[in-house]
Amino acid sequence: METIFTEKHRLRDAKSELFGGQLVQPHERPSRAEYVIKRVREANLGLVSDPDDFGLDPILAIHKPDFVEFLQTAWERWQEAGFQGEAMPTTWVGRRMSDKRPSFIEGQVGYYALAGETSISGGTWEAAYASAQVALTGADRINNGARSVFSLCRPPGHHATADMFGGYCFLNNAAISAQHYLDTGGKRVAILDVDFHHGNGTQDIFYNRDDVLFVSLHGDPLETFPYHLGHADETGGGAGAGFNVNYPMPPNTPFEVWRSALAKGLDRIADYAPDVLIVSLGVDTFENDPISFFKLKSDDFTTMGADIARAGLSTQFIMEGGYDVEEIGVNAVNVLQGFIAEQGD
Ligand code: OKP
Ligand code: ZN
Repeated sequence: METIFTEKHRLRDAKSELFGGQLVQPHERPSRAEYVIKRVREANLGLVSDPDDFGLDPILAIHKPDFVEFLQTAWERWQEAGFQGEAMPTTWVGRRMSDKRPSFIEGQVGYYALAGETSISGGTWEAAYASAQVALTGADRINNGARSVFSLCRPPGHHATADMFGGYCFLNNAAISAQHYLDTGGKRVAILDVDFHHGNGTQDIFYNRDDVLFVSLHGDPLETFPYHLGHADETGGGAGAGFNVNYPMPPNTPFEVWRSALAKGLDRIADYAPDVLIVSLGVDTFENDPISFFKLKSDDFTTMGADIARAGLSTQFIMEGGYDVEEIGVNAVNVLQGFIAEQGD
């Protein structure tokens, strides 16, 4: 399986994350991608290639132009305002408040943030742009006949909506890739989100549409981030009714329970008969993940990959979460090797 990767991910290297009332070193840090690419090479997974540049148009097919312009200019404007730290929201659009967009940068950060932990620092836009190109290049490989591909995206994307950043995400790589398939002849795309956290951004982007089926397995949002979306009764709206499927699960969920939800999700995907499957691949379901509460072991990730392969679909894996322990490389590559062993590469 080919991996798409760029060192430009390192440009996203923020100093601060608001966590437990303190500013700490961000969990979403450059070493994450280094662990994964190191394991890809060690395991001889296949070719590692740089992304091509598809420009802004496929990003603007998902994200609002004013939001993209905000991401492009936020750091510069924050510094010009004289602030000394990284750009972080201090306000939000609370219930019954106005959604008129503020003109001052401080108000705009609050306007475009869906959560408060994710700071905007120098290089953030460049890294997020490169991450989206890694996703698009993967899609292009599938369009050109590859059976599977690994887009080693960083920063991750599944929490980002059309016009909001947060949860360590800025541009929704999986959504941008899904839309690219549809804009290049695809009729139906399924997105299977196995990250520990609910993919609220991906759900929101496609909620009223029937050309993208979204299936997510995640920690119950009553108990964990993103808290305000991801419940089982969110099944899609309008034309999208029935095309959003959530499997929230409680603290300490073991692999056997998680795997039976995966089986149900894969049944839904089989019924949908998509042209292509995108897997939002977070490995923060791991038992030792520092911010999550499922109990998957390293070998379980191999089984997960084999289960996904049995769907028999062209599959693009897009990296999402999984935090700073060396096993994130092993666990991510175990999924890919489990997949290859079952489907062939
Ligand atoms: C991004 B991805 C932990 C607070 C962390 C943000 C989590 C973002 C996860 N108590 N909040 O889905 O892995
Ligand atoms: Zn996650």
